[in-house]
Amino acid sequence: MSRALEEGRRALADAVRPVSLSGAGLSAESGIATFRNPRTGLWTRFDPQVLASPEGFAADPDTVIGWYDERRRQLSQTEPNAAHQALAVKTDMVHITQNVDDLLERAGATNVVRLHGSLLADRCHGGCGFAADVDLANPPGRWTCPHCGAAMRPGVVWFGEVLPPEAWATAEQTAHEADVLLVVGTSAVVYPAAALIPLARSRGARVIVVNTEPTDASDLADVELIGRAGEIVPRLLG
Ligand code: BV8
Repeated sequence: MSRALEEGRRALADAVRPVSLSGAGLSAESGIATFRNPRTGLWTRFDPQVLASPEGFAADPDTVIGWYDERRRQLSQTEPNAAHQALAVKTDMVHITQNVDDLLERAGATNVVRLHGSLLADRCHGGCGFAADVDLANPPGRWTCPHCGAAMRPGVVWFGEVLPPEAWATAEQTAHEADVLLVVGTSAVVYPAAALIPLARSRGARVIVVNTEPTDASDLADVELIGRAGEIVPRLLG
């Protein structure tokens, strides 16, 4: 076992307040496309920066809803991978995720803080508060809010939209108190989520980064493990 892996294992074993921060790379081995992989990422066919935004939805609702429904059908056919399972059984760990899939919960994780919402529900774009679960295998396409008549849209946070205040407050507090932060599969370029890494570090947390390549989080890592989450995370937490 490499010295870095051993150092990471020991820090996590000794941690009193361990926290994970995950991105699309955690779900990549389950077959869920990441955002920015130039070959397979969601950017290759669509620009999520445009589609995952109120402006994109206003300009072309059919394409935006079609993109989400394609991602929902893909999610309905995927399973949690070994990294989700290893995180889920670490019951003393709080899992802050940027992902909008439910694979951590399906692996049995209980304390999941969702920064960017979820593909599993639609909500009223008019802000009346109506929301409804959707069938991932048979997503609803475009529909209108039965309460106010506005358009319904996926229950995710788009670029330019504020994060759910309660989730963000919990994530900030958790990062503030963490003594070890395990950062898994994120390019660390989306804010304010990426700001949780320097926040935890500034409060004295040990930062362990797991990614298939160096990222903006590399300079903040006490331990950086380059490789697949499905292989490394179970060895870190096992
Ligand atoms: C906000 C939901 C306040 C939708 C998403 C300029 C500078 C700084 C910030 C900004 C700026 N201009 C605008 C902003 C703010 C903006 C932002 O950060 N933009 C960035 C891109 C510059 N942020 C926002 O708008 C946020 N809101 O700030 O509110 C506000 C309000 C009004 C006006 C202004 C501000 C909202 C951000 C949320 C956007 N929604 N998702 C959907 O899913 O469709 S973000 C989206 O990207 C995903 O949710 C994901 O969470 C996020 C980050 O991507 P990653 O998860 O990191 O995925 P990525 O593909 O990038 O990386 C995957 C990594 O995994 C890679 O490193 C890869 O190497 C690695 N990997 C791959 N395979 C594996 C692996 N690692 C391990 N194992 C493997 N097998």
